[in-house]
Amino acid sequence: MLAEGIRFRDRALIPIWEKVLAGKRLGAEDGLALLETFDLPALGRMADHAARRRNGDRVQFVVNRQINPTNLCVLSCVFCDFAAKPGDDHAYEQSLDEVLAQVSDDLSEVHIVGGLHPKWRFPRYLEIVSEIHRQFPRVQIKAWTAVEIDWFARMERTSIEDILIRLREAGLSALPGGGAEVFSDRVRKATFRTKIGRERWFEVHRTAHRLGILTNATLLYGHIETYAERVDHMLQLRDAQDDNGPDDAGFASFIPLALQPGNTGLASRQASVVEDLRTVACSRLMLDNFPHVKAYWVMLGEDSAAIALNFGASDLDGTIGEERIAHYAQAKSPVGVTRETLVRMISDAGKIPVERDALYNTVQVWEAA
Ligand code: V47
Repeated sequence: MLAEGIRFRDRALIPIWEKVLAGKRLGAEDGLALLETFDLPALGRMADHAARRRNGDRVQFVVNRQINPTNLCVLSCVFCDFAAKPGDDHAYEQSLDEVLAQVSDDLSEVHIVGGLHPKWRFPRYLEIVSEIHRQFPRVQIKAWTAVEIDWFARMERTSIEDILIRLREAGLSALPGGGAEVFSDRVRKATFRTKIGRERWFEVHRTAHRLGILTNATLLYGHIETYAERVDHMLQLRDAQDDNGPDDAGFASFIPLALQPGNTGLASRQASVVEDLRTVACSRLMLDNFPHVKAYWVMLGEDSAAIALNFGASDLDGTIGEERIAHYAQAKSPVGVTRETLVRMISDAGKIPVERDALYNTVQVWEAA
């Protein structure tokens, strides 16, 4: 059936499309229908419409470097093959010089996340930020997830606000969106029991927003979570974004992270491309107050990430360099890509490549790429 320009095979999508066209908010039932649909072409058209309404044909990317200074971690999250305990073969920690050697002036952003090291104290994490900022003042620093911020506050016996202010004074520009996993007590008990839950995660992000620090939000999917839990996760983020005041920085990007099964024992294989595209499209349609949904090519793989650009994604993350979280869990994506590769992926998808910085300021537009 043809409705307002889209040919639908799944009639359940028609009332959702009507809401989207009327600018009405989608509810939990709509989210479930989007995740359950077999009608991928119609879903893609709907999500692409929502993405174009916000961002036109522009798809952003950043020339960045991901740095993971240590994988030693006091936590034992079931989904994480990256984390190590002292004495493990794959345990490592980088000196400050080794961290600095990964930064260069041609980068717009460094993205830094790691483990909760049993011996490192906050000044060491702070020094990583301040030294990068001192030696490379033009490179913006997106560092430490809410899990790390909470850990610093507890180690220092101080508030989240105090930690964020000290990091900002040292040169921090933005916070990454990791550590959210799935905002479900059931999933938390089974897979990340000793890590902060949603209340503290939101407290960190709310505080950052109030201080003018832009943040992202992730969802880890493709393991034991249900579709209802994925949708509920999105709705909690949408509510939190609504609660931000006009002077608050807010969430810039939502990033669905596809579980890399590796040796986690949580899934026998990675979510299918169909599953990836449904999750990206559903989040674009549900999160009407998020500027961007990111197709994180490191975990999706380059091919699925490229298709996701026609399913609502308007950001590809970046050139990355040597990423370890996904690759320790046997991700098959390459170790870093060039700016030219990202420009080609975006223009091949019929979109306009826009190079951005960590704060989503435009660096360069490839109108004729
Ligand atoms: O919170 C851990 C996830 C996250 C696995 O803000 C895994 O731009 C898949 O924060 N398979 C950290 N995921 C990564 C992160 C991030 C990534 C990309 C962009 C941004 C951003 C932030 O990595 C953790 C956890 O959810 N993770 N193990 C795994 N086996």
